[in-house]
Amino acid sequence: MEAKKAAAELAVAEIREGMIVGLGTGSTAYWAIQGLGARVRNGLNIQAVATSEASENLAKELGIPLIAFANISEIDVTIDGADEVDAAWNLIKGGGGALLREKIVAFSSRKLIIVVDESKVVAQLGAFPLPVEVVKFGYELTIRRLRALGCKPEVRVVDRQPFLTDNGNYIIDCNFGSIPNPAGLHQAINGIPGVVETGLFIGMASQVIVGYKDGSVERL
Ligand code: ABF
Repeated sequence: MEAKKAAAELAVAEIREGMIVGLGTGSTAYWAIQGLGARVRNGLNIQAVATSEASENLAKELGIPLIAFANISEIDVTIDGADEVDAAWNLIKGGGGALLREKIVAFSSRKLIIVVDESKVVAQLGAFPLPVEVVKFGYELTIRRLRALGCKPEVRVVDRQPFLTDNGNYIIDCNFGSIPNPAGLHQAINGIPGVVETGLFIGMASQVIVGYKDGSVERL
């Protein structure tokens, strides 16, 4: 917990008066939202958009003002977590099931700050099964196409039911073991009809902050 909190707090320190801030999802982003809530209570004036219903609810509880997407054209800074980060700052995201909203928000963010603990930093992506969001229609066929790309795909199940994203889709966790060419794989998966989005975030991170067990932090 200390590692995630420390990384999140360093990211929150970068938020300035008047910014539009993207709120990530997951246990590290949770600490960032808590930190922003504290700064808002101390008078910081920001507006936020959230990448999940869970983060939106947390922001509301903490009194962080939310703004509708219709009223913005760009987000100044988004702070979000990740499941894996490689040396080129390519990411696997989506372990929390919010990858599509996270990618929509990240894509329109001037700056994407990724906050992780040391366990997420890897030499090569792929030990963490890659989450892929797919529509329900024909998902059995979509899974076959994913398997043909060399992975072991599994429909994510929670409480013995297929997990449904905030968008009403399924998540297929694709175990590749290793992903030597993340950009190529992202393109190949997104070329399969039925796939909504992959959890590969290629070249999107502007900054990576890593927290360590002893509470220290490092910017990669
Ligand atoms: C989100 O939360 C996801 O993209 C990622 O799957 C997950 C990271 O989880 P945590 O911060 O809880 O380890 O950011």
